[in-house]
Amino acid sequence: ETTPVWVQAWDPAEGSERVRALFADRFGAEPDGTWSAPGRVNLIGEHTDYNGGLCLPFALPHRTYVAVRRTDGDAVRLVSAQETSGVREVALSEVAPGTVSGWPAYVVGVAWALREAGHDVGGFDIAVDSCVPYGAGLSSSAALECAAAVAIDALYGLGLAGTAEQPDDAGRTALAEASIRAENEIAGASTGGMDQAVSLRARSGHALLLDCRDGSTRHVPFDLSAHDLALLVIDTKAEHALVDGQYAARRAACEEAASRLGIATLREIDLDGLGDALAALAHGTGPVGEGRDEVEVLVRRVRHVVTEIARVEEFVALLDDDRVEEVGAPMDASHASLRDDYEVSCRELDVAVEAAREAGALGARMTGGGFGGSAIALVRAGAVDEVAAAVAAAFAAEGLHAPAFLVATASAPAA
Ligand code: GAF
Repeated sequence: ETTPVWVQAWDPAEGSERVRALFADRFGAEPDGTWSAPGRVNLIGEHTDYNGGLCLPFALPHRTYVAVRRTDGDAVRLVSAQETSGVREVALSEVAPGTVSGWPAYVVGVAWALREAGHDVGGFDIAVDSCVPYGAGLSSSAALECAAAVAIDALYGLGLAGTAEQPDDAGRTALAEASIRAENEIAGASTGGMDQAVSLRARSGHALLLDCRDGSTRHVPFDLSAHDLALLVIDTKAEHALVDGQYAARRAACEEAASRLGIATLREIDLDGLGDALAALAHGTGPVGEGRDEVEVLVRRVRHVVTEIARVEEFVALLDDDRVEEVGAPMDASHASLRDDYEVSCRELDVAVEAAREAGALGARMTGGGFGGSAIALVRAGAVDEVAAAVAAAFAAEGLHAPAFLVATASAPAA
């Protein structure tokens, strides 16, 4: 018997109260306030952000909550409900690449990056709790960075985030940049920036079309319930870590290909120019001793990125046309490209998308960085339970760990 396990989002009042109580318990005082930021799913446009491409994420109702108190001096003291090992303490003046280990890097990294950007940021006490599944490819790290970013913004009067009613998009872009630097330089994950952008710049009821060439955005209305559809998220529970070498290797391959083609980023290649670009790569010269296999890998990586950017355009055009049911096709094609050309899927993700489709999903794909993590499936609203049960049964039949499920609706940004 395989009963699907559901991951519920906390109500914002519940999340705030949990983290306030944690703060009071561990620090013996009340915080100055509570803030939170969402995890995300990406509808399409995977591994395009660091290529100056397009992606289409939205904010989850699942959020990371922080309770924070400004303190004198430059010490940051941190506690987390997910960790029982007591209070961690980091001196901001000593933060540099490689000096902070584990989850505190995502918090103090943001304070460090804001100081690097010239902001007057000092110490604070912070308590963290979250209902964003950890390590599930749903941006638990960006949610933590962005919750810390809006908290620091408020406590140190940086005036970047704006208000919940009137978010300041330019200021939030600056907070996203600090969060990205925290992740790249202090946590040591060479990620591309999509996750921080959506956590800070999303709009409820909309997907965020993000152009990573210039950072510009368009809020695309995304309400599946109006079409009797739902987005089922399947956390495969397969181990997923972006701090390992595979993600960085993909990014390096794209940079290598762009450099051989004499362009700044792969965004400069469009579908019409793809054939010529791939031929140029295949016939061009690489380092001495390079074999056919290495070139063939570069060709496939580029093919994924260029076709994936085109699939984002196709997906958005379908939404604009109110042909929502048809977005299943680019979702399926995206998964195949990520599996075969980009090679970032894994058995659990493939089982999840295949089982979902067999149970009637209109389309399904892995979401996020891959190598484990989560898949998404577009399903009829009335079939959510049935598809989840079928996926859970397929995992059991394959001898895989039981997956977890959530239903994703486009939710609010960090606040
Ligand atoms: C991870 C990264 F953090 C993002 O920047 C993005 O590259 C994504 O993988 C793949 O699209 O979430």
